[in-house]
Amino acid sequence: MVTPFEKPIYVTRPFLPPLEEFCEALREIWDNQWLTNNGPVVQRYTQKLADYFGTNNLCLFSNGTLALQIGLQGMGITGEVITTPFTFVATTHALYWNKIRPVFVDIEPDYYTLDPAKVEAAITPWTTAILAVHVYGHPCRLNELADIARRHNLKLIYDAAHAFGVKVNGRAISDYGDLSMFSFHATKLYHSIEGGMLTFGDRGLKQVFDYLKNFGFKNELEVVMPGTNAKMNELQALMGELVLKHMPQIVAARRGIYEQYRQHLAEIPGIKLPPRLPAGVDYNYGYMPVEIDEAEFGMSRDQLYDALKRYNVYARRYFYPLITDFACYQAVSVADPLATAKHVASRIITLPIFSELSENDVGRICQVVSGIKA
Ligand code: T4K
Repeated sequence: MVTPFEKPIYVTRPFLPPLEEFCEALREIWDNQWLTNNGPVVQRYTQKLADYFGTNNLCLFSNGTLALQIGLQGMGITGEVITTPFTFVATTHALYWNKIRPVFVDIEPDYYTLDPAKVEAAITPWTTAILAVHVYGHPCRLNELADIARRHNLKLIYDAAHAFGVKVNGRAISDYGDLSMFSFHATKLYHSIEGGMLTFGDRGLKQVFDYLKNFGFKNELEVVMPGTNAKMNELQALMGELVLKHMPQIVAARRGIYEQYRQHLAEIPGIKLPPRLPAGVDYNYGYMPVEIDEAEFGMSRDQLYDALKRYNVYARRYFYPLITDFACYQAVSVADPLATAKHVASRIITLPIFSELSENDVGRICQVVSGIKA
C-alpha cells in the first residue's frame, strides 16, 4: 500500500545553486555597493543571456508581467489582439493594462497552444497583433502563425514565460515572432528569483524598452516617455547567472522525471499525455500536464486533485479556470465557442516536476495516481 509522503510534494520547487556558491558570489555586490539601476552584475548577466540566446536584442526586467506590458506598449500595440484563454492571467492582464481588447480564440487539442485555424476568422480592422503562448514550453504552430501575421500585417508576439531553453530546428524559440517574453519566476525551471526578459527582432526597440523600464529617463535631466519602474536588480541577476550555469543539469534531471512519468502513466486508463513533441523540438521539460478522462479513470480531475492532497501531493490545475471565466474578464464578449479550451481546462492537471524530485518520488506519485480512490 502506498502511504502519504512525509513532506509536501509541491508542483514545483525552485532550483537553488549551492549556498556557498551564492554567498561567495554575493561578495562582489557587497564590494560594489551597487544594488540596482543597471549595475555591473545585470550588465554581465545581460551579456551571458545574449550569448545563450544568440542575440543582443534582449532586455531584462523585474518580472515577466511587467516585461510583457512594456513589450506591448513599446511596440505600440493597440485596438484588438487575438490571444488564448488557456494561460496564466498575466498574459491577458498585460493587454488590459495597455487598454487593448483581448479577442479569445480556441486552442488545439494536442499541445494546448493557440489554434491557427481559428485565428484568421477572428481578425477585424482593429486587430493589430497575435499574442500566443508557448504553454508548458510547447512551441506554438510557429509557421502557421507567422504566415497569418505576415498576410494580415499583424505583429506576432509570444508569451514564452514557460519556454526558456526550448529550441526549434536548432534555433532558440526566441528567434520566432516579433517579440517574446520569458519569465524568470521562482516557479519556472529557470529563474532569477523573480525576473523577466524580452527578446525581439527590431533592434530599435531596445532603447524604447530601456526607457520604459526606467521611468523614461534618457539622462539626468530628460524624461522622454512616461515609463515605469521595472528594472531587474543585482541580486536577481546574480541568482540568474548562477542558475544559468546549472541549466544543463536542470534540464537533464527534468527530462529523466518526465520520461519516468510518461512510462508509468501511459499504462493507466483515463490518463491522456500530450503526444511526443514534433521532431526538431528540444523541449525543456518545464511542466508535466496530463488530462483526466473521468469515465475511464473512474474519478474526475478535481477528485484526483483533492485525493492527491491526502497523500501530501500538491498538483496544480494550470490553467483552470479559463481566463474568460475569471470575474474580471467575464464581460469580454467571446465569439469563439472555445470548445477545446473548455474541455481541456476541465480535465487538465499538472503533476510535480522539479530537478530534486527523486526517481523513487516519481514512482510513488505514479503508484498513488494508479491506486487512488475518490
Ligand atoms: N505568462 C505566463 C504564461 C505565465 O505562466 C506567467 C507566470 C506569466 C506570464 C507572468 O510571469 P511573472 O510575472 O510571474 O514572471 C505561479 C507563478 O507565480 C507565476 O510566475 C507563473 N506564471 C504561474 C504559472 O505560477 P502560482 O500562484 O501558482 O504560484 P504559487 O505561489 O502557488 O507557487 C506554486 C508552487 O511552487 C507552490 O505550491 C510551492 C512552489 N514554490 C513557489 C514559490 C514562489 C516554491 O517551492 N518556492 C517558491 O519560492 O503562480
